[in-house]
Amino acid sequence: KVVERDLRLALGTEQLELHYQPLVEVATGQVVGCEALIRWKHPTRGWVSPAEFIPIAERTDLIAPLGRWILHQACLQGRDWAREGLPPMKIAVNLSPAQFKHHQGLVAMVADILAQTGLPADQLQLEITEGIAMHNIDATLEVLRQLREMGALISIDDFGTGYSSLNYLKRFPVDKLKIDRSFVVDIGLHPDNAAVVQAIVNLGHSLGTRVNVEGVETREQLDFLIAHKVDEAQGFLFSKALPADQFAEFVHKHS
Ligand code: G
Ligand code: G
Ligand code: MN
Ligand code: NA
Repeated sequence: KVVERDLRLALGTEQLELHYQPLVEVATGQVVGCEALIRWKHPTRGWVSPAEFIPIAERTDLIAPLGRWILHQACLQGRDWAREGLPPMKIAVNLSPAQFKHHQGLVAMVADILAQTGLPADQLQLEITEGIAMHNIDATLEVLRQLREMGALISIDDFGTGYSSLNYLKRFPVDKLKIDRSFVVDIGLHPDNAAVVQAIVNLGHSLGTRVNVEGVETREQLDFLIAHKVDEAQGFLFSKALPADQFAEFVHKHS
């Protein structure tokens, strides 16, 4: 398998880079954070999508060093932006379900990286997906509890597409729901989607969590989110994921 070998070689080199997509507070239009998204520039094949190589890393042992590098790099960047005078930003980092297999290892790694980089824990938002707790719910709950005790925040990514028992949502210590972008495509044309978004906003707010909508591409979608009291939005309407220096410029321009 060419790609696995290539990915192994790419670790620790400049082929791998994090880009950062702005998270925008709907009520004010302010940039309140970013989501770190990994990019790989393969020496001969050009840009390879994480949708292609993250699953490969997950099937092999590569997700451990790759996941650690991603988290470390994102926290380091957050700290550097603060030193450069950017207002405190939430840094959202995707965690793969495979990283949850070694529960205590994950908690120790996060603690370690926060200590090493000096990023305040409450600026780190860990994104998990709904499927994460399907196997060992008690162990997962314990990890999430420990991460939050450390001060980190937990978001549920792609919310609405997976296995979301309302019972476990109630038990989960969660700070943010990120509504999957499939629910806002053509929102004006699909009353069902609008109803689902409204229901998730109500659910989230009644549980005391923030609600984010992903994949916002049009002004019409944003107007809908404003009207329905969504807290935070993210999407190409504002910006795609940007290299670190361009993200900082974006923040300066929009504050
Ligand atoms: O950024 P883009 O739309 O190309 O990402 C495609 C997929 O790869 C998305 O599902 C996204 O969550 C995932 N992805 C991107 N960056 C990371 C990362 O740093 N870690 C993990 N686990 N997944 C990522
Ligand atoms: O699975 P996750 O939500 O982490 O994936 C984020 C992915 O969504 C990234 O690959 C990012 O490039 C993509 N994305 C971000 N904003 C938009 C958007 O407005 N439209 C579309 N189609 N994709 C987006
Ligand atoms: Mn995400
Ligand atoms: Na998502």
